[in-house]
Amino acid sequence: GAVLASVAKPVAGRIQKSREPKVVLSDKDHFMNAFDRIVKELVKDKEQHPKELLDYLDEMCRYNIPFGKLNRGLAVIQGVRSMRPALLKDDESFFRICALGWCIEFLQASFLVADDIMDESVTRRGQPCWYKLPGVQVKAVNDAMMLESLIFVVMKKYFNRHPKYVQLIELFHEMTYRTCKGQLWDMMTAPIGEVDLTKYTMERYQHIVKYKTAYYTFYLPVACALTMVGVEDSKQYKIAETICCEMGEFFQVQDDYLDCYADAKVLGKVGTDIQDNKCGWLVCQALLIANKSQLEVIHEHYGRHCEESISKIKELYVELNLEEMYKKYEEESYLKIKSLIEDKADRVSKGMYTWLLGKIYKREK
Ligand code: GPP
Ligand code: MG
Ligand code: MG
Ligand code: MG
Repeated sequence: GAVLASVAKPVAGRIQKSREPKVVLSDKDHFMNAFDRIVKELVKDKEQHPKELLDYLDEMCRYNIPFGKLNRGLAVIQGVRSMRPALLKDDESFFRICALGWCIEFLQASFLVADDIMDESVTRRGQPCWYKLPGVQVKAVNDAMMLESLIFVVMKKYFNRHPKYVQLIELFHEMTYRTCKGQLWDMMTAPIGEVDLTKYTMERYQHIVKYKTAYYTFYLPVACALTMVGVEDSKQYKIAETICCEMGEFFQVQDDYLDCYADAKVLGKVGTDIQDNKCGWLVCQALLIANKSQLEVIHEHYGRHCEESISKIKELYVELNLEEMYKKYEEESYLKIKSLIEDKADRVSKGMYTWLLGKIYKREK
């Protein structure tokens, strides 16, 4: 390929040893195969566009969409599996659920391509950030918009006769709007070269992460699953919002912790929060417990790009024992979400929420 080819290949499946050899595909296998079909169908209008353009699109999709953990997309399948498994029985219906899951992964890819430009990140999912590639650079801005618009191309293709088509479109639009507001507040709280520590309160932090992360990461897949299985009671969506926003905060606290403490090889990205002046969980906690001289260290070194300043902040985090605080937060938050699920979720949806929580508890990437 012209840019850099790490191509996601379709999965053939494992052979089950029984009297009649039968290929058994896991949900993840089905999901990956659906991706291949979706992208192939997206880039096949050779009559209308030059091959070069379609090749770029193909590569852009395959580079940016399928290399994450795919938990958002798989959550849609998992939700349907726990609430109404019959929808996964026939191939086309299963494929449609997969396509909806991929729409969330397209949205996520669109956000990440844009976020990496804004955060001046270097790597993502173990490869260079898309905008960093010599053959891409500022085209990445267009690609982020392209990835978002492809959601609606995919949806139109596979859902235009579906009774929930309009509801799904509105859901994606609303979640995108909320995420953009969260991202705006994240960026406005971290102006380059201006360290105003009074801004870094837990209250502001919670507001940022609810909008920039929780809605599209947790509420969106859950709401997609609820919609697909035919839930219409608005109370169920309210409950979903409550549980998902709590999980989203937990997830972003982990993201902020990992930004500083994870092995970049495992995480697939190099942290940038300290030099980017971010209102992250660690600095918010540090500000709650720092004494006067420690506050001066933060004031002098936070939000600076030089290695020495970054090290000074990391040393301070060690001094303040933030790793311990995080471990404590993780346990407390896990228990809180568990009991929230116990109290609020009904029998049919409990499995989905528990699966989601299991995916993030003690995660290392
Ligand atoms: C996570 O922030 C939030 C997003 C990726 C949403 C971006 C939203 C847009 C509208 C572009 P982060 O910067 O901490 O994520 P990461 O650590 O993965 O870079
Ligand atoms: Mg960001
Ligand atoms: Mg980022
Ligand atoms: Mg981060």
